[in-house]
Amino acid sequence: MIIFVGRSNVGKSTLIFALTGKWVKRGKRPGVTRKPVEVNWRNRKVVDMPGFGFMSGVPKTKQEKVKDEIVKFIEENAEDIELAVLVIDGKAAPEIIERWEKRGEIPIDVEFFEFLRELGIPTLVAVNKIDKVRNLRATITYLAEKFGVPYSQIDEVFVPVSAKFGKNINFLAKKIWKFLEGESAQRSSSTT
Ligand SMILES: Nc1nc2c(ncn2[C@@H]2O[C@H](COP(=O)(O)OP(=O)(O)OP(=O)(O)O)[C@@H](O)[C@H]2O)c(=O)[nH]1
Ligand SMILES: [Mg+2]
Repeated sequence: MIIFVGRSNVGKSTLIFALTGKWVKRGKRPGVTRKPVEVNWRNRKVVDMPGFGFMSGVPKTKQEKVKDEIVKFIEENAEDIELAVLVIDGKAAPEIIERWEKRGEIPIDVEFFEFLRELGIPTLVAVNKIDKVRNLRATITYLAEKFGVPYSQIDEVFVPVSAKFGKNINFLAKKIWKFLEGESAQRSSSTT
């Protein structure tokens, strides 16, 4: 199982559609995907998760509930989750992270990245909407620092894409499959 997680409106569903060609509901406002949605991609399950954080027309208590449900889903399925793709909006994320830190709070994306790591779930960070990003390299370096990813591992962890304009989608797909194949090879060799 591969899960796609991230804040609302970052383009998780659009990215899944671009990668798999499978129809999933997408939309202009945050809060489109409300429950985990499964599609098949080759021989794997791909799960489109609801977004956490702000949702259009949804009260704050309900937003918190959705976040709790996401956490619960991940904890309950941790054994089956081979890979998580944390999707972030390359344009908005640095501004949001800055704002949360100024308030003395841990940014939600950083918190989720750490949460996945604590559960031992390998995670790729898809930096989406790069069509709107001016200085991509600087953005990714900034994010790596905030996520605690060492400089030498940046290219392993962060994958810039534009789901809407189909940029770097094949590159991300290859990266995902290379990882999954490496994992299953490792698993079979460790049992023999
Ligand atoms: N400019 C730009 N817009 C994008 C890109 N990817 C997605 N979008 C837009 O972002 C909006 C949200 O897309 P969704 O795929 O529904 O986002 P989501 O993360 O699934 O949102 P929730 O289900 O609400 O959590 C849509 O208007 C998309 O067209 C991108 O690469 N560039
Ligand atoms: Mg969605």
